[in-house]
Amino acid sequence: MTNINEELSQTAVLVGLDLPDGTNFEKSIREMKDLAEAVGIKVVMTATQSLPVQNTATYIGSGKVEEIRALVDELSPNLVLFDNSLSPIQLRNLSKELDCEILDRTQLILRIFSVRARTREAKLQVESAELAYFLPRLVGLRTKLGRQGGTSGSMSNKGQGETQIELDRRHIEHRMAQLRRELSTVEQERATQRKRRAASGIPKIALVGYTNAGKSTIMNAMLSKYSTDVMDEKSVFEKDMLFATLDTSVRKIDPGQGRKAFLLSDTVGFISNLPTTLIKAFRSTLEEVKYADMLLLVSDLSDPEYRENLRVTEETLFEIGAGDIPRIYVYNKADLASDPDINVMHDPTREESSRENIYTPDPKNRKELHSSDSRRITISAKKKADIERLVDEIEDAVNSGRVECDMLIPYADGRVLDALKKNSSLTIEGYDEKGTKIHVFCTKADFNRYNEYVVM
Ligand SMILES: Nc1nc2c(ncn2[C@@H]2O[C@H](COP(=O)(O)OP(=O)(O)OP(=O)(O)O)[C@@H](O)[C@H]2O)c(=O)[nH]1
Ligand SMILES: [Mg+2]
Repeated sequence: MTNINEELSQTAVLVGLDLPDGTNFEKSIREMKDLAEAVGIKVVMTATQSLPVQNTATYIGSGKVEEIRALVDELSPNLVLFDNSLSPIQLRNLSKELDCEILDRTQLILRIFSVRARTREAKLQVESAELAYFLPRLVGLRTKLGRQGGTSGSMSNKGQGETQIELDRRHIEHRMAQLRRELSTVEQERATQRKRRAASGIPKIALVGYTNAGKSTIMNAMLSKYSTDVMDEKSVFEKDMLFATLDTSVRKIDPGQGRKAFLLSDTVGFISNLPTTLIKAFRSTLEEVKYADMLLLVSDLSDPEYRENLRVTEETLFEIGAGDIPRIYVYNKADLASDPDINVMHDPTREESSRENIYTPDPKNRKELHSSDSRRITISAKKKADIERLVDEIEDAVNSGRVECDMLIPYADGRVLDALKKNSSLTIEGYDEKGTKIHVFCTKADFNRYNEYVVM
């Protein structure tokens, strides 16, 4: 993992709570360290505890709090990190107990997003998520600032402190309303762009998957292979770090050789327990995924946790309303995987998926649904021949279930032409006294619906 921001170098004690809730504790701790490192925070000590349930007041048990306080005294870290999202009460109590700045998992992810955000939209979305997170936690955060002398003298007296919190609250609410207005403008712009793209009839394919799986690398590999434009302007940012991409980029890929062009979008990666404030704030960016005709679900085969990551990806897709879009499972980084063939023969999607609308837990139906609804391919984004195979697979998937034909649309039925443009790729061949002649490549549903216009 690369430390992109050397001047941010800080040290931290990481606190992990192992709960019997089915989550993979070791993975969660490893991921916290990677997340921390992604914003220049070095974990110098990890303290863990196993409890049947988390302590509602202090997350960890009171004895453990004492132990962490002693660690803070001894090591003087800049931060104490918690491997989960802390409730407002837990944050307030822990801020009082530990004389040190606290970041929970959500705040850590928010910090990465705020360092990485480049476009106006991403910045607005991140700020909105931060404020939504901070608002109910103002008291705890104020206590901490007061203890560290980080605010003006107004914190010295309780009454004044409360007034200050009230002022802060109003200020934040005002700013959140402002952000909502600005974001809705951006959302409208996006919707307009999306409409224009839909009208073009070009299939829309979205790259989705766990962070660092190689989505941007696939996008760039396709661009460098199939785009004649200057690469620097079109290529997207790829890097071996969590959340390299925060913005959605849409690019046209035109593979030539009789294959149809498609629009490819690259977007923010997923992670387990992606904070809901972030999912909400990134709604407009993620809409790009929701309106895609097909998804490329990218996994990193070299990551021992890739099946768990795939499950998280599927869950997140479901949450954002993209659970039933046709997909191709793309197992990437095969060059790094110890034995990619075995992995794929193992077919993790069949075993691990919990998405009923694509798969069903009932083994009787599972096989059939899998074979008819989903495709999978193992590639290395670094190999040109693999990118070519992926494009062929996309082409095949997009074309299956489509019909190519000629139609004559009477001028009085102009709306049919508009409707067809939405889902098909069509070319206007000419106009005669009866209507518009078109050559169309449409879905089977549209073919049946508009059968009366088909010219044999
Ligand atoms: N060896 C190898 N490395 C790869 C392959 N695909 C991607 N990578 C590397 O994996 C790292 C992450 O790739 P990205 O394309 O930035 O990943 P991403 O899915 O866009 O990640 P986020 O934007 O953070 O969600 C980069 O260092 C890539 O060079 C591959 O097939 N083989
Ligand atoms: Mg990326």
